[in-house]
Amino acid sequence: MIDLRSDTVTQPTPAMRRAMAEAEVGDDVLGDDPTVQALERRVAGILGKEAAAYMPSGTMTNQVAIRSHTEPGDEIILEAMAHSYFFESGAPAALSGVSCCLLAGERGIFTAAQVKAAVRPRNYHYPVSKLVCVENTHNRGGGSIWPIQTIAEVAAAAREAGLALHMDGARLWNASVATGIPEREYARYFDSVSVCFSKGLGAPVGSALAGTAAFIDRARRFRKMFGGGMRQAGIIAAGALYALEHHRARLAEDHSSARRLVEGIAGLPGVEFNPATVETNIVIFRATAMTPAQWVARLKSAGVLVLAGGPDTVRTVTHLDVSREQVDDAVAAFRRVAAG
Ligand code: TLP
Repeated sequence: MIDLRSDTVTQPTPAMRRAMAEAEVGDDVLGDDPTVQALERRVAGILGKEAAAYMPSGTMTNQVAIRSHTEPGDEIILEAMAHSYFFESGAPAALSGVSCCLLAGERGIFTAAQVKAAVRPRNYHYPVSKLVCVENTHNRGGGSIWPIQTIAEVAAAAREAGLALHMDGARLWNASVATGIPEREYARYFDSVSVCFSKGLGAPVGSALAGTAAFIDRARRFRKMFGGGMRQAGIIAAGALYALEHHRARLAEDHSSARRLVEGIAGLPGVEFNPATVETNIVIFRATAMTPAQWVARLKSAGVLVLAGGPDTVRTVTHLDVSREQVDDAVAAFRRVAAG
């Protein structure tokens, strides 16, 4: 099977497994795990922040960030298809007691004018606007990259209104590799940034949240409250450290695989999308002629796994465990299925 469902499906490589097996560990809740601490220092360094905290998932880093920036009754501003709102089980309402003001983005990207229009007047009838969240790259936007200029404008609008900024950078690594803009340059506009090791980087588990030392200190309290205090977590943090050092630059290969896939399937009957919008490792197309469920089932019979992304979309994602030959085989499978 060629598994294009997500970049989360990657398996740890033998070298990564060796690094994990050899990791020095301790009780991280007691502050004793040297490998977790090394990972947190490394992530803070890459993102140009004072501190970082390792957590089990991207969902937890986003939700701990939202909880740390807000109080119940506040409102956060984010894109309607943002993972933190759309795909995290209603957590902003359940765990932070905040309402979400949703903006309609263009492939997940919104403007400073939209932020300005969404900020509530200071009047006790309204929730208090507290936080703007940006997702870069944007998953449901098709792996779209936020232009740095748009980030600067959105950040200026948020600051002017006294709001904090969080970036869901689960795939920030992909944005940096694709544009050549360092992660810290993106991160400098944000109070907090979450990054994932278990997506394109290929580590088995984990994410990190970065920010000021005071913010991360507060976040550690909510990490514990949400059940994210881990003990000998160095065993998995070692996989993340290995991934950071060895799998970041190679994301360019995933992007060229996605381009190869796009070139192979563009124009097929039942596949509708604009190839020019594919910037990183995610390819989302509108399914016509067949439903997304039919695409999923027929591609599966042809040896390719993909996901139905919505009522009329199909998502494919390239990653570490998909070779160039497999991309060509996947294109051949798409052609057979499209031809009926
Ligand atoms: N995304 C997963 C699914 O949940 C959809 C995927 O297969 O793409 N932020 C972004 C932008 C994400 O894409 C994801 C995972 C997360 C956060 C959450 O990370 P985890 O799965 O570690 O909680």
